[in-house]
Amino acid sequence: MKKVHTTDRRMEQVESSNNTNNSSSPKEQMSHPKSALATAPSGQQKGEFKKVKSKEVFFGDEVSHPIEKAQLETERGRENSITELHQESGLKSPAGKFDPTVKPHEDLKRQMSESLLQKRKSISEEQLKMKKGMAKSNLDFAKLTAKDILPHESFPHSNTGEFLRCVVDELIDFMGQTHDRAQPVLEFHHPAQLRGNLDLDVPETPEHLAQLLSDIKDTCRYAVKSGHPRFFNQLSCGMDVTSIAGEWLTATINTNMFTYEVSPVFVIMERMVLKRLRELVGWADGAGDGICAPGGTISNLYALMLARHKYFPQLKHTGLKPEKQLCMFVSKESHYSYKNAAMITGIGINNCIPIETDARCNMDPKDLEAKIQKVKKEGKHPLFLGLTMGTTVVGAVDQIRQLAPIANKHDLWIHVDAAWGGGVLMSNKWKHILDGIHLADSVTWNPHKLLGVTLQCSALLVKEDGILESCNALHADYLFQQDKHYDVSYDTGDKAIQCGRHVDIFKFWLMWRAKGRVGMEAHVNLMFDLRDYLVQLIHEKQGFQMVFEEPQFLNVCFWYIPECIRGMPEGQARTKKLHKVAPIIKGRMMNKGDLMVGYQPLFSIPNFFRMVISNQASRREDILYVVEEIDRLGHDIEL
Ligand code: ABU
Repeated sequence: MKKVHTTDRRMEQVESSNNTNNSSSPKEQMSHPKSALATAPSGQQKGEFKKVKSKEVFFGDEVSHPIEKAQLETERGRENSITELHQESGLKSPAGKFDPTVKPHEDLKRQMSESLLQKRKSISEEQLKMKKGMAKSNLDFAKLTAKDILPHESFPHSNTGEFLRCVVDELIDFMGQTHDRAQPVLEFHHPAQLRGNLDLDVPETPEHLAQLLSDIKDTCRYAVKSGHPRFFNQLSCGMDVTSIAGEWLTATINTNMFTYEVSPVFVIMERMVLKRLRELVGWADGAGDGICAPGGTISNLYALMLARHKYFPQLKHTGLKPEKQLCMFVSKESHYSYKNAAMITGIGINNCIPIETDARCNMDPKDLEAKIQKVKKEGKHPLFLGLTMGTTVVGAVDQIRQLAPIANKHDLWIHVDAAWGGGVLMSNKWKHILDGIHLADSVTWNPHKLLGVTLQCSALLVKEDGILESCNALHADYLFQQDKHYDVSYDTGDKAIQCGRHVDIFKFWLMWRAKGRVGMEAHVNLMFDLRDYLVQLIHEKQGFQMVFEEPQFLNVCFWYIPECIRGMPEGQARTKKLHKVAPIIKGRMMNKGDLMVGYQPLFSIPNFFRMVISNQASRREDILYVVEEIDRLGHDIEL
């Protein structure tokens, strides 16, 4: 982070970073290139209280990536704004290598100019806000350290309150910026640039509180704003204020979910919320059990462990030595966490058998039946069917009503990974997409995805009560004494594969209190409206093409076809060129910083954009911006 001088007073004007650069050695000067990329986020204006600590670590052997080296070399020599614009545009040679001689298209230059001006304006506004914020405190944080706040100071602990109010002001500013469409989604830096801009050393001796405030500010500044209305990059995104408040409380209470003894309120909350989720899945009276896990991958792992325990309970003690090799079946389009679970449980990746999918990427029932028959003939034991309702890339929904009878015929455990899809159960209008989900034995549902709960919040729901504990209990008697003076069934820790377990429930519970189910339903419904609007635009606008005609969920997969290949006939040559388009646009997009959308290939399908529509801040204008911006960024690509 940038260094605050210990002699600085918060409101005093101190040496500016310009002075720092001017007075430093040539090597130091090189480590603070006067580029837009370097100065925009880190550039301290004259009179600001902060001073950048010079770092000499990254011009030398540490930078090994050729693109980073090229960028840094270019930045050293960069003097004028055209070069800055070029650098920001991220234009690369057709081979994908950074090419400083490539000149940006005029339109792009103009956009970049506006973007830079906007960024510079926002920075000075931000500095102004910071000063106003600091004026709220009379404390000289440059003279205080952790030794001057709780638990070292006595009540009414004014230093602690003042310090935390400044922190919260900073975070509220970040929230404001996140929701401001005039602000960038990110200010991209290559790792070496970022290492050069920030001093991230962990010190031997304490830093003063002013330094910590500066560190917090810098961390926000360089963060990707995943709550920005134009962030469409990940399934988990958005910024829910009540959920954040819940996470703040969770951090403040700082307890552990393993026993009722230390988490009385949270344990009851988790029970109640998970029961509500099971009701929405459709299990009668919300019967069954469940646990919050650190992410969908671990929830899916739990499910496979339960299946193994259901049919081979002795393996918990003996290890994996069944008479027959265990096998599991998942769609080709499923998340890699299923393979992860196969690896961790000892079933083995080779026994995680991919099932073919149809044209919509849904699991093919015929292939499932055939592959189960095949492994049986080979003397193996089919154990587990891992379905997905809302696949990561395409948003495909395995049709459980067709697949469950096959699994039941062969006595397989049925799990549904609805980490992404689960949120749709909040909507009476759209819950039919997950029709039949109650036929599962277990379900993964991540409220941190579609519902927008602050990361992370994942639930594993189980139809059979008692099996979670039977599968995982190890009866540690320093935690789970059976002779406690309360109902020890509230000690949830022995259901988990972790010992310590973070409190993930409170932020979800608080958000649910704030919105009600109807609020979450309204969010889901809006997301589907936005999806339909995007599909309409893709159909209408020249140069855009859907990969799958009708999206099943909130993932919209599409190609952008630049002018240079619009006339080309379908075929290998065109496919090869098309494959290069999305990465080039994504590079430009990130360097410009106004938008984030992901891309990927799928099997033999060339790279395409995957728009994830999940962000509670996004509106129609943002969807329109996506197609217009991709067109602006990509129309002149030469391949
Ligand atoms: N756990 C899958 C998340 C992937 C994504 O956000 O794109």
